[in-house]
Amino acid sequence: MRFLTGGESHGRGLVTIVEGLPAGLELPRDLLESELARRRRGWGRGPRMAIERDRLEVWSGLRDGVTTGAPLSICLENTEWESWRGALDPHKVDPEKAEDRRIDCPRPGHSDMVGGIKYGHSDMRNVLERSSARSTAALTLAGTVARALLDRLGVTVRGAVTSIGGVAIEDPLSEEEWTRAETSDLGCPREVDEKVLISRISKAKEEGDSLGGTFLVSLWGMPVGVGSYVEWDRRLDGRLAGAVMSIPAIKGVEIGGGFNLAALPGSLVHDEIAVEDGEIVRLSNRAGGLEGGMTNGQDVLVRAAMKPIPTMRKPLRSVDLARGENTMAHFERSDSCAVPAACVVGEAMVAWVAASALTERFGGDVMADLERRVSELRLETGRDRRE
Ligand code: EPS
Repeated sequence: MRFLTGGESHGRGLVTIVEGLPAGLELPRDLLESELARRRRGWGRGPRMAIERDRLEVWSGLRDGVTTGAPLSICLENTEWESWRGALDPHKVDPEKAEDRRIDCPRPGHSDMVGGIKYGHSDMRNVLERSSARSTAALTLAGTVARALLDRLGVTVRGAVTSIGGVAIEDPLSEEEWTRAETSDLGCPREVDEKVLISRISKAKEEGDSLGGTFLVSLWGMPVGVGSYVEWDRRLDGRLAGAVMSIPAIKGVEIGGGFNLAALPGSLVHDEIAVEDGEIVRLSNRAGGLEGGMTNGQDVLVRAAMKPIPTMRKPLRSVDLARGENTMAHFERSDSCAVPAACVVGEAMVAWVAASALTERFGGDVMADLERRVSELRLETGRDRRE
């Protein structure tokens, strides 16, 4: 499976094309819409989230709510396109409107300056428009399609925010906590932590500052042996880390115990194997469900760190590149914290990698065949946890 996205933050809209999907997968419109709505969540999102409706239109690959095996194309209209059209029209811009939207002062930490150098744009609007995190709505669509496929195979992907602006909260432990994280506006597993996070974000917002944080994504029910140790680009941990790291503003990814494992002796790290009631079990899950780049039947755990958003009302020092003078960075409305949204995008990317790897492992033309093969393997390995 592969997907491509197109579209600019304030352009006509976004496009996601998913290719290689099995035929026969039900893809309810509600699921696509509810994941897009979940990505708009969060305390500290900018005013645009109240405006943006994420109206989606499926252009191909779906008939009567079921995939046909043809490329699935989904378009997401930008609500405010008409008010930006003069400045961004693909065929002819209005020079005055384009000048009003011109960006000369790059934001440190954003793609503005390097993107301008790379593509030869003196107006960094051309960079901002594509590098904006608006593009994560298109990633979420691809990930939601993957989520539907995983669901059919009894694999569940979930996410929870685990810190914001240095305020750490405990990982979800129970089923209820995971469910709460999924539905909470802050991606928070426990209500008591929400108040602390809200006041931390509100303070940053008042100060014109921005905040990052961390989130955890889990995959429950992956069959054993997805991914492979035999070559670098087949290792599932590498693929997961690459996909999550590709989300804008992500600066670190850990699998299982991650960085903490480097400080411990092997005896406290590796997950011991035992037999209980005739079944092979593990006594812990510090490996985060992956050994040798393959799923080992335990929950896959991926944690990511997001840096604070570079667009700040209290901007950092920068240079006006048109005049060559010291000044402050460009500011336009933005989010002060997007960690809960990034968590939904993280779930999407993890779902995407898992679904792609499953179709590679089990064959991906027809959904019913894929489902049967996964079931057969689960029965063989005694791991049909759906029973
Ligand atoms: C973003 C800036 C804001 C965010 C946007 C990402 O948009 P605007 O400049 O139009 O107010 O709202 O995120 C989204 C639009 C979205 O759907 O997540 C940025 O500069 O990255």
